Amino acid sequence: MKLFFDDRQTAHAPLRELHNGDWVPYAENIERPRSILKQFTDWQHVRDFGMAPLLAVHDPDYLAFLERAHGAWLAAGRSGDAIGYTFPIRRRRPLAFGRIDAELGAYSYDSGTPIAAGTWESAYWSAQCALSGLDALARGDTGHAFALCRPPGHHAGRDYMGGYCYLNNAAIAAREAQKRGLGRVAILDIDYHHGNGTQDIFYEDPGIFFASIHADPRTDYPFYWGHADERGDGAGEGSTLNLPLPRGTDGQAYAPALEQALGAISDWGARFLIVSFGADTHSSDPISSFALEREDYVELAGRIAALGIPTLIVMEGGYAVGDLGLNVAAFLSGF
Ligand code: Q9C
Ligand code: ZN
Repeated sequence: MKLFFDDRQTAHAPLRELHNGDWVPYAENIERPRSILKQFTDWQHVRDFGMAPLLAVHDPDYLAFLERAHGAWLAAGRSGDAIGYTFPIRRRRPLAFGRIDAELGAYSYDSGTPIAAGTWESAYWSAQCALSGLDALARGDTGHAFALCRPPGHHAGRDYMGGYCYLNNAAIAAREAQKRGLGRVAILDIDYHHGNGTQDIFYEDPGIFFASIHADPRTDYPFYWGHADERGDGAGEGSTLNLPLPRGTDGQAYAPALEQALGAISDWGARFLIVSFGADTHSSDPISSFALEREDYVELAGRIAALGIPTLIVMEGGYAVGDLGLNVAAFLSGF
């Protein structure tokens, strides 16, 4: 297992977020990577693969917005983190805007994804972190790689941010894997929350299989995606699999869903796997309601590893910072 992280991924440090009507400290904070980093000593250098792999997934205007947004926020006389307050419900026409507030709303679907001074720098290196893991796998240096991506990515779509995510690290790595001819690519998303951004990016794409196990969106964020009847569209029909589970799900109830997802990935003929891993399924997670325990992660990882195909593990959520490093280490040990 090769591990990847870059220090520039800690430049992103929003102060607070709106949670159930209150301003609270930002849950996706730099204590998260610190907790994981201290579990391992041997971290690989992250290389710079430039903008092309990001442009293969994201809208160029969206990327340009992310890069300049905090500067525009300051230029408008604001301080602190840039947060939108008006959202174009059901998407309005493509419009050109002359004020940062309009763009913040147009390029996001929630208020939980502030843009701070270091956001672009960290999001860029988080994507490069995933690409560095992919590169090591493509070269055959290793069969399993872990990219400690932070900020996470699976809620970010082609032209939107949300859920603490700006660039979709898993999708960027998946496109790059395809480009390098690594064979049929599957993404298995086992974060507590549905990976709506990843699903959207590949929804009509028959070339990438997306399977997600997550809290039922009837009761949990992101609400508007991840329902069991969402199976892909057009040529991509059947290449999306959603397995929503109820609040309170423990390791024993989780295991059959994982078997189903792995069976579908195997039947589909995947030759390369990307795992969007969130440790927010743990019983101690402060913003989530599953009941997995540390030992469960060893078991789950063992089942995934039994597919026997090269696998890139990309970090998504997990907010119990006291347990996070140990939970991630348990998961990785199962490979
Ligand atoms: N604070 C990931 O796990 N929750 N994102 C907002 C009000 C957003 C989680 C609710 C949860 C996003 C990568
Ligand atoms: Zn999550």
